[in-house]
Amino acid sequence: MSATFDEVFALPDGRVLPIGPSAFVLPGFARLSMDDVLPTLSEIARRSPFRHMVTPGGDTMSVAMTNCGRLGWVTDRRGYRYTEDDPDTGAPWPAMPAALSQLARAAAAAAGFTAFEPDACLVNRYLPGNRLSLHQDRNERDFDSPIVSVSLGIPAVFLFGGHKRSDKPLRVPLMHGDVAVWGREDRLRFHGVMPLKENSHPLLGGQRINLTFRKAA
Ligand code: MD6
Ligand code: FE
Repeated sequence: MSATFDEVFALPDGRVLPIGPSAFVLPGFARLSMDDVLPTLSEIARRSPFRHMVTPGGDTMSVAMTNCGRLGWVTDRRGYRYTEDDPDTGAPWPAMPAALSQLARAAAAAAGFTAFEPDACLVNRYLPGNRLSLHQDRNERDFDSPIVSVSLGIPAVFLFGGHKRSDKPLRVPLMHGDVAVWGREDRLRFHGVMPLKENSHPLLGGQRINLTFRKAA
C-alpha cells in the first residue's frame, strides 16, 4: 500500500523558505487550520459559485474562480478589476470568514509583514490540466501590502519569475497547506502555475484550491 499525503508530509515546523528577497514559502503553514477553513470554502462557493471568467482578449480561463471579502477580483471583455458585487449573482461577495483572514494575517506576520489586513480573497479552483499563464498582480491600489497565497489539495508547480515576462522563472512545488507570501521589491514579479498533474488529496480529492489574499483598495 502506498503512503498517504498525511504520512509523507509532516506538520508545519516553522520553516520560512526564501524564494526572493521579500518572498517566502511557509511549508504546511495552513495544515492545522483545515477544520476551520474547509467549511468556509463550501459556504463561499454555495453563495458565489465557481465560474470560468473571460480575459479581455476573449479567452476563457481554465481555472475556475470565486471570491470572498469586501472586494473580489474579476475579468471580462472590459478588463481586470475589483468589484464589490458578484457579477453573476448581483449580490455582494460573501464576507471574508474570520478563519481565513486570521490565517492570512498569521502567515504574513510569520514572513515579516506585520498588520496585513486583506480586503479581498480570490479563490481559484484547478483541475488536472488547468494552468495559469505568467502574469503580474497589478490591479490593486496598494502595492505596499504583501500577497498571501494558500495552496490546498493536489500539488502544483508555481512559476516565480522576475520583473520582465522573459525572465526565467523559478519552479516552486506547492503542496497542500503551503503558504507563499511576497511583497516589497518582489510584489510585482511575474508568476504563474504549470498545468496540474492528475493526483488525489484525502481532503480535497482531485483538485487544487488556491486562496490569494490581497489588500486591493
Ligand atoms: C495560484 N496564484 O497559486 C495562483 N498571485 O494558484 C497567483 O496568481 C498569485 O499565488 C500573486 C501572489 C501569489 C499567488
Ligand atoms: Fe497572481
